[in-house]
Amino acid sequence: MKFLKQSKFALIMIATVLLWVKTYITYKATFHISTDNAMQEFILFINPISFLLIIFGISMFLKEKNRNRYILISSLLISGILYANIVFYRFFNDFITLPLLFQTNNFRDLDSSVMAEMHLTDLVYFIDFFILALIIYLKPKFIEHQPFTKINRRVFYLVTAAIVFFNLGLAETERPQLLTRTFDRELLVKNIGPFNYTLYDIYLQSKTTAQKALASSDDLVEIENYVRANEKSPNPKMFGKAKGKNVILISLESTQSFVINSTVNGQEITPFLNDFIKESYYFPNFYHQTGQGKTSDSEFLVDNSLYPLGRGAVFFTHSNNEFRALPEILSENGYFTASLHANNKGFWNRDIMYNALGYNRFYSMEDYEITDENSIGWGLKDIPFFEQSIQHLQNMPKPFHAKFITLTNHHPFELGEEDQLIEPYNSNSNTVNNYFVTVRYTDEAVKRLIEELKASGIYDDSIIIMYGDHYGISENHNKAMSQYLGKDITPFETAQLQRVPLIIHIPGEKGKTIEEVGGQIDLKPTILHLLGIDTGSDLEFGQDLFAKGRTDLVVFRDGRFITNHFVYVDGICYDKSTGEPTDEGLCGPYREKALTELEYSDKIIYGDLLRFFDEDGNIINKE
Ligand code: GP9
Ligand code: MN
Repeated sequence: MKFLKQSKFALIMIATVLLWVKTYITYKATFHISTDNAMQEFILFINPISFLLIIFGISMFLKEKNRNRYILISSLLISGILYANIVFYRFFNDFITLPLLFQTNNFRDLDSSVMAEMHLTDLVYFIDFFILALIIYLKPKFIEHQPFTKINRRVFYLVTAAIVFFNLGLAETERPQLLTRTFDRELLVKNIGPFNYTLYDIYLQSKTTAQKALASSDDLVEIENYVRANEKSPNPKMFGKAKGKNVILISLESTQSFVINSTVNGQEITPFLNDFIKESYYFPNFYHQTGQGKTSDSEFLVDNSLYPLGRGAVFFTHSNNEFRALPEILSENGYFTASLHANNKGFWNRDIMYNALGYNRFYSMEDYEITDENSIGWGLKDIPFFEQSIQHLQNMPKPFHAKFITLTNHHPFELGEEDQLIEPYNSNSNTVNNYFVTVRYTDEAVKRLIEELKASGIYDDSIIIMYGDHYGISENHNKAMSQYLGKDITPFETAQLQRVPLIIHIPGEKGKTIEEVGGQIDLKPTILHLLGIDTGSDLEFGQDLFAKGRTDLVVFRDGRFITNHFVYVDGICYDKSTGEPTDEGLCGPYREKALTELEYSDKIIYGDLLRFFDEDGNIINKE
């Protein structure tokens, strides 16, 4: 490797090594990427190299002055990409995708949250850049410019290409179908590195843009066959149980199931919900299935019984699509349909998407009196939100379908002292400490709403469905969570922590606890069947939670899945009763089904396939 020893490559090598080392340290220190074996660790270690060599190698074609400038600017830009992912990761525990960058409507409100995740000390993430700049400025002898020969360049790129294939080859053996059927971004970054991942994301973006134009009604046939084969007929005991009743949905912001029937500092966290559960149907093994679209993804799942997208928020990317959503169907059945949420109406593009989903009315920020006194963090506090919403409810035509979206229990979980009903927890994470306090507050707000509903006579005429929209505590807080729960947070526990409460209250019914697994995708058919509305012609992936003989499978957006007995994470099948890995074959049959569902659902959305489908469930040939 004589060429490497020649100092003419020195600057390229220095720039590469600096960023390589930094990226690897970031994997460990910031992204907390862990590996299961030496091979995975090796892939993780080498994966930044190929991209860096390709980029810095371009400098071989430049003159000295331009060469230095090019290397410096590239290094800064690459560091910028890494840093943007670091900040994003702190907040969302995920990596950036291109569609997210187009969600400009969300930026105003996100400002405070994002700023809270940026610190002056983050300058350490640019140390390598300063070192590089210093070296270039000092111009030591070993980086002196020497022209590259054609042979130099060829050898350089041959070696680089070999590294690329070596990396991809290892990754493919470690994780088959990595680039074709992987929905988990952490796995991608683990195997190909954050920079190649960014390129791959650009490729995916162009591919999905083309998908709609190329789609035709033929694509629906296979999907429809799959859906029809998986349909379960409703439970005759429950079908029509709530016929003609109002439908009140309450989206509990960031509420996870671990707070239910639990205490902090000896005090109940959700005293009201704990009581309410006793007179309702309660599903302790119900999971959120959201992706990057967070609350909007949960709304999408509940309304459409389709999966959200693996990249970006479908509320933003596909609001022009044809849907067959819950509000539209209820509207056709004589319901007035509304969503109530005291945030700016463009957040998550709701004002546009709600039209596509068939909401008759969106009560947003403009419909509420919001002052400094009655708001905190993201906006109007839940108690005044419900107080003011009752007025809207009373004015609605009946029967109505009203969805309330709460907000106070949102990161960073702020609450004024006067509203704190319990003491914060005591751990190294303020997020976790304060989370309990805001959950407790929302519990109180819901209690007051129910009292108001009773007082106004609406209660006995309504089914009330409460669900958690997504997790509130990310893996960044595992240490504090482990302290609170008194156990290690393994990948198995992390998956189990994605449980969110689901409570269904039907007037006149005693209710009970149903242990079978379920997910947000199952709510649409569940609700429609309770109202006595047939769903046989809908194209959807959920199954009525009360149906007999349901498939026990809950698929997460990143490909993890849960059954009544197993939890599947990252190639490992865990036995639920022990939390320990078991024979992978036991998860095998479910794995194929999970991937197929995600793929079919994506096809429907990317191809806008529901435009080829009429209300009666017939495929039509509309272009
Ligand atoms: C914003 C609210 C919170 O309107 O729904 O959004 P989230 O950050 O939870 O997706
Ligand atoms: Mn939310």
